[in-house]
Amino acid sequence: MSKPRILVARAVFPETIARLEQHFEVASNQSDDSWSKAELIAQLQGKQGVFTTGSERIDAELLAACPELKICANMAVGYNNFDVDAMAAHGVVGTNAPDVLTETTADFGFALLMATARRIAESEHFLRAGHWSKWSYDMFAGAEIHGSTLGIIGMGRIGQGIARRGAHGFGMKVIYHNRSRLDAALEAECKASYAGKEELLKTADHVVLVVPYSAASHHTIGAAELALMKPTATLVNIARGGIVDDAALAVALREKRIAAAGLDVFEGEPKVHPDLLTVPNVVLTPHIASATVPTRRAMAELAADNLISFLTGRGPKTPVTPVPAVPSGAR
Ligand code: 8YV
Repeated sequence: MSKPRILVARAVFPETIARLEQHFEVASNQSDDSWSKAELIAQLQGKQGVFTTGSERIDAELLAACPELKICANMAVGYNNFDVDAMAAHGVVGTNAPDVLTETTADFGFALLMATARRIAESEHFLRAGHWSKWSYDMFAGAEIHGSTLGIIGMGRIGQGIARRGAHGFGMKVIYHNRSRLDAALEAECKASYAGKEELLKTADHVVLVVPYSAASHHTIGAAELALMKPTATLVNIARGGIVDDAALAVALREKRIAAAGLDVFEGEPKVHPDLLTVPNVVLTPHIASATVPTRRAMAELAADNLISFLTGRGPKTPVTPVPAVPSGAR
């Protein structure tokens, strides 16, 4: 029996390709070329599965042009690159890569918060530029972390990880806002209490965004929300581009309406709003919150597990779409 055919749409670990080759005829993009949508569609012809990252948009147009496609396995926990309704309508399964990146991403969220509040990047640029001539009492004086109030918007697994770090490690008072409240035991474990969005924005010293992107969460933070925040507050976005109105944020930073921001994700990335590149009080990183070698390996392995399990008839491991009753790979 011939092996199913799959496409790995971006460069990944050679070990992941080797593992997939044990089960499939694999076409891969190890040179990591940036494909247009038409090129991706052309590459997908005759393929039953695709290994994607958060960058490849799977929508109705692509699905209609790739009738043999049965599964899209994302090497990411977020899956806003999937049009889930269109996939369900075409009977195509989508999977994500949850859990394996939770603690690593929470570590990074905390690192970005610390770098932002304590002005680490800004002061490093100053030093490298040769501007450091003497110590002074207020040089790069930032905001306190320990004992301050941490506000988390989006209290899923990663948000909870950040809450634990803040409450248990730094004695922070943690408040959170989420679509639904955590149960009492989880709130107690995270030492976190629920707050309305407005209350959170008004009282938090540091606001961290970990909410998934959807039409409903677009511009969760815009000019009106920034205006509610304390002028001494920091804002950290490790969620998705589009959760923050980046143009409004650049204005708020320039006018010191909030003290500083740390951003790992951007509207229209890898492009970055030009005004964010010129304000000093922002720390910018290129979407690396999950980027440790062990975690990226685990994410790749889970995406591969999903392809292998589904296309060998055992069903997807971590589906985010409805799963057809009879897995197509088993037919
Ligand atoms: C990924 C992420 O690195 O998992 C996610 O949702 O944002 C990152 O961990 C990125 O999406 C590339 O797949």
